[in-house]
Amino acid sequence: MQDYFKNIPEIKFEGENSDNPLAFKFYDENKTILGKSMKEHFRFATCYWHTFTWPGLDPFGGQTFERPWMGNADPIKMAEQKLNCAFDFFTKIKTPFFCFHDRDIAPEGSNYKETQKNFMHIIDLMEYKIEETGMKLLWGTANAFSHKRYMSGASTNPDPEVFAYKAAQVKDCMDATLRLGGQNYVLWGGREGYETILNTDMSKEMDNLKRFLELVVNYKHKIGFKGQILIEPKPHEPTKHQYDFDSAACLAFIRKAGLEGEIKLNIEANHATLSGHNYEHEIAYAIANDALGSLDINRGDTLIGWDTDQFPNNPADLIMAFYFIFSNGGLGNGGLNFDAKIRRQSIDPEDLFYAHIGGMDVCAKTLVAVEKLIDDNVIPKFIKDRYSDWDGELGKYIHNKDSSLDSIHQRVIDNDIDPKTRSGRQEYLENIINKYL
Ligand code: XLS
Ligand code: NI
Ligand code: NI
Repeated sequence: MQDYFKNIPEIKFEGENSDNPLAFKFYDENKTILGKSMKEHFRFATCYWHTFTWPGLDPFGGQTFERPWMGNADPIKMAEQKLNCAFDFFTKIKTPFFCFHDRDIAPEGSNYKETQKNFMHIIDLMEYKIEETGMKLLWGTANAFSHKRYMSGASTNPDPEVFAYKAAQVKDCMDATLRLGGQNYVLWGGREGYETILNTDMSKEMDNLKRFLELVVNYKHKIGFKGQILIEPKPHEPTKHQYDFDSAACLAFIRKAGLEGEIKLNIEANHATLSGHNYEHEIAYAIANDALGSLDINRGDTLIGWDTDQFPNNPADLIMAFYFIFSNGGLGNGGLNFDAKIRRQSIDPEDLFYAHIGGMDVCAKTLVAVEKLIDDNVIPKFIKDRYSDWDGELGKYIHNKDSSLDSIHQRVIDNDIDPKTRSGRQEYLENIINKYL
């Protein structure tokens, strides 16, 4: 049913004084800010899985959404309908990009060949839709975690047949991503971790995961895919101990595999908080290691300890994350993917629009604040000053290759070094940030 969103107009910018719930108040795609249009900065993407595939279930209850493509009819027909409605949604909400998992767009068949056929059928139609609408694919990814074959892991499964199955799935999905002009390819570790050490050979699992990453990178070069390969860190859920816990754990792994520069990170807000960090920490860590690839944007709930994947709604949660991104050259080939879902009580078609409009507006509002923060240069000035002694004689001496632990020891004694404490000025800085919000 192509007309599921028929009562919804194309969403336009109407400005702060508009009361129209189906209009942008802050996101003006053509507005220039920090030298580029908002559209070019954000590279927003709608995700296929939460927006069109998730039926509204939670651990205690089943489907709440009744979408026309979620019925019991022929699964291929349903997938075709879903595709049509998804592209109708994309062109109305006007995120220039979208993202999908292979299993979001097409159903599994009774064997691998049939599954592949289903997938390719929808990819054919999708290629046509992309041409027709001008939509772009931010990234593709394979779902190697939902089916029961993956219950003990995908590339970290004790059974090499599961590894091979995932490898086949990823090959097909990389081919499709290349064909659709996808700008990145994402690997989220899903079940790449373990539940209990009692049945787990951790060293073998990590070796196999490393092998998988090598195969992916080799294949990327073989087919001439120019996009970035990204790992998406997440600390737990579904497994207890995930090998891709946070940016630091992923980077350690990427380095162990010798794939530095080949694989970057796709960082998600709610995953950051679940790992005990925040979004800006994970982003700044990636930037400091030249590994920022793309972002999944959402938020958790402070009172619920799991990945609620809600739409962002507070500039204070985003300002420092955006500050790091946009004072470091922006998102490059990455984008902001709304890996976010509406609440299961939000059952109407308009609810999907309200959520995305709110998310895009909150990002736009934050970017306006960030532009001023960057222009005023207060934070870098403060930080530069705080570390300025490293440009002095002692700072240089410590980094001189001729210095040693004992020569530094001697200097402390000879010069009677006795460090004075200095305020970190946290509250002072927090007050400055509040001025911009
Ligand atoms: C799940 C992940 C997932 C990835 C893509 O928690 O965020 O949605 O972004 O597999
Ligand atoms: Ni998530
Ligand atoms: Ni995600």
